[in-house]
Amino acid sequence: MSYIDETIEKIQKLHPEQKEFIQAVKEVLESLRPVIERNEDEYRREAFLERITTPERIIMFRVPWVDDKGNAHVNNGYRIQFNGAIGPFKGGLRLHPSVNLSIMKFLAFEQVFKNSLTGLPIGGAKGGSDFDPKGKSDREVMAFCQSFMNELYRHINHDRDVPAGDIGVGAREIGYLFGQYRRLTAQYEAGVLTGKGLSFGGSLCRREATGYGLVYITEELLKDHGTSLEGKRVVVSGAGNVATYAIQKAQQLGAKVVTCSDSTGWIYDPEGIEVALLKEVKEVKRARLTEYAKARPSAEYHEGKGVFTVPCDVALPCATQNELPLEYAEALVKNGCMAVCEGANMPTTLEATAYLQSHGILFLPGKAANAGGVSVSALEMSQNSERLSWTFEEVDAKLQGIMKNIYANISARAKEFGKEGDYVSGANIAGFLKVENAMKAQGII
Ligand code: NDP
Ligand code: 2IT
Repeated sequence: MSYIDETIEKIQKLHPEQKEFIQAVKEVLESLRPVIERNEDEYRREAFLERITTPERIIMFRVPWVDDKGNAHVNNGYRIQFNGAIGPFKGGLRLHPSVNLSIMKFLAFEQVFKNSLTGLPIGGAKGGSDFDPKGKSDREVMAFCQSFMNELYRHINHDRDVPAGDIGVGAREIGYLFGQYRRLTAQYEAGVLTGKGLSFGGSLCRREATGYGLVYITEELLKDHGTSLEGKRVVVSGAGNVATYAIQKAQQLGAKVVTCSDSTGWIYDPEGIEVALLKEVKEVKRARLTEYAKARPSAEYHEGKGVFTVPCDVALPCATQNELPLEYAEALVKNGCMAVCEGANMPTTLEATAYLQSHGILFLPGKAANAGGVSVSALEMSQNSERLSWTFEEVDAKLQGIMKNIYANISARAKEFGKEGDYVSGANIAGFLKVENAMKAQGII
């Protein structure tokens, strides 16, 4: 049996319940066949695939907190420090009731290759909790964040592990987490967290970075194929940080974005999504998208899911993992979609990805397409180290350069390994090669 198949089988036996983690590992290892099979014996002798698929450290802890009525609750806290070969551990924190070890491990594993692709010195990590911030007061969210940090602080610092936001973690939560870290350590260590507010070490353009970066790399892809976003009809899923700024930038580049969605329903707005209203509903009021439809006569609200059934030229899934299964891939192909670029982490199932690619759809995987967020996080770390703040234009220009480089790198690697146009293989191989080089140089650790 090949070393890759052997490794996948081992992981399936060891962690049969970790569905998302197995899915992420399968995707990466399948792409690595042309690399590993050139020198299988050596990789096997060094247990290389076991090492790259096993986290350096998993931290799991209890997070007790008290609600506004005086009742105590306990949530599970996680931080997975997956691979620190090329830099301090780096990756977001997710607060969502679905969070479990499998989801944390898949996200941390993906982060290793994504962070490598940015070209910046950051290792891969992820963390979070099954705490549900929905419907909680600010004080309850603060109590949770403080309790979470009471354990996390001993495992992080600016050279060790630098968390940031993800689903359910935005400026409010990062503020509470930073405040508690500062209190516990009695130090002003700005670079321990990224995505901070602008008054305490945050970077301009971090809030916009993932969505903007996604659109920059999408434009790069389309340009490489003789077209652009100008005049294109785009569907976006999600209505959070990534979706909002992807919609904004796509519109600035002349596209018409006609959908967005949240966890209960979705909007079809043939006039184009109004970003200011979306922000008011989601960022300020933290309300449901029904509020958007109420305020906007051109918008239709639909319960449940359906964004990817709307005819479009380009689809940008920006909500969550496995939101784009085979049936939606079929609908996208049927409706003449030309490109799918992932703003979320692993939103497309393996079957749907294979279907899209085999039907000639240009497909950019999340670890390349959404790397703009963590890239600007790394730029925030640089600014914190030099105790300076760069202008929005400077950060945005760097972000554009990084996304351009990522596209050039993944398309070149795909070609080099005989997979031209297969950006999944290109991203996995390009991300892997740098981490591999660093791991080999550092010995068997
Ligand atoms: P937010 O919490 O800001 O927004 C998430 C959005 O997706 C919300 O509109 C939410 O609905 C919806 N959503 C979340 N979970 C589900 C679910 N299980 N089913 C349906 N809808 C859901 O998160 P982000 O925008 O930051 O993250 C979105 C995706 O992008 C995630 O996959 C994340 O890992 C990825 N990502 C984020 C980066 C960042 O910098 N923030 C960087 C790179 C990737 P509702 O409004 O109802 O909560
Ligand atoms: O998935 C991701 O890349 C993020 N949530 C951002 C991580 C970061 O450290 O900015």
